[in-house]
Amino acid sequence: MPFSLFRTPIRRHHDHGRPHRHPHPEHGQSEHAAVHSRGGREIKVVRRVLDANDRMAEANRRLFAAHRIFVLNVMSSPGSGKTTVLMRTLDALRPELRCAVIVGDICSTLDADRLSASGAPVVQVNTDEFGGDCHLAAHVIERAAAELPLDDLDVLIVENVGNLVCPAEFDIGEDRRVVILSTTEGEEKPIKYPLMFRECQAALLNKIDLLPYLDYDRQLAVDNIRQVHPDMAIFELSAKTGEGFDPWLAWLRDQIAAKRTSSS
Ligand SMILES: Nc1nc2c(ncn2[C@@H]2O[C@H](COP(=O)(O)OP(=O)(O)OP(=O)(O)O)[C@@H](O)[C@H]2O)c(=O)[nH]1
Ligand SMILES: [Mg+2]
Repeated sequence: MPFSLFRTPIRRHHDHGRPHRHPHPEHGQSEHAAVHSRGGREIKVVRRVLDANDRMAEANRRLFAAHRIFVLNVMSSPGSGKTTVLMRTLDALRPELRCAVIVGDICSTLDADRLSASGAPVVQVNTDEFGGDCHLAAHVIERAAAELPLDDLDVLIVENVGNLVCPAEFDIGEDRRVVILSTTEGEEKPIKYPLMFRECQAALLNKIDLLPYLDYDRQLAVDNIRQVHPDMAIFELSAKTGEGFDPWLAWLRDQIAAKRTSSS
């Protein structure tokens, strides 16, 4: 299945002052201190750029609602298993639901190659020529969505750039956000990167097939997620074997049905 590729005309947000939706764990404090110490004008500038992404995200949300498309934003560290989880998820959802994928990477079309094997239309976004943005912003999704047959879709899945920090800060107009945490990353990541776990409605604990070989405490991982997001939906699964996929797929189908019922 062929896929589309385009490169985003955007720079790193650290270079051009694109703001964070929420104070950044690493530099939120200093950004705030600098803003306050220099008075009100800088606060206005930061708010204006922040508003621009949020306005674009709202425009995306209206566009997708008009087409009755459910949008899922999938985020994680590099290598947690986003593409592998999505390949199995697409196989389960199609052909009952018409799906498409936008996949973000700094460079290469490797993930688009894998995902397009599902038969779903795929748009690969590369951010390398413009500084290697570490996330997908709302205006990038708008451009990528223009490549897709929106009238013929029920579900749009966005595989965000592999990064446990920045993607959580950018609303792209999605309906639901999911974070994947794999067993090889350790149980403490929700505590160290809480914004991602606060901003998502579900967490997939992937690679449980590796548990016999790891010093990994499943209950501690769940407890750490609950500490930062008590109501989070949590699914333990393996994208390699398919174990644990049924509850995840049932949750996802419920979210899709709820959205499509409310916008009909
Ligand atoms: N054992 C095991 N390996 C897995 C599982 N899921 C994914 N992998 C492997 O983990 C590696 C990374 O998986 P990907 O799906 O490419 O991860 P990703 O999150 O899409 O990576 P980026 O797009 O680079 O951020 C690959 O070698 C997969 O085969 C799993 O459930 N169990
Ligand atoms: Mg991937």
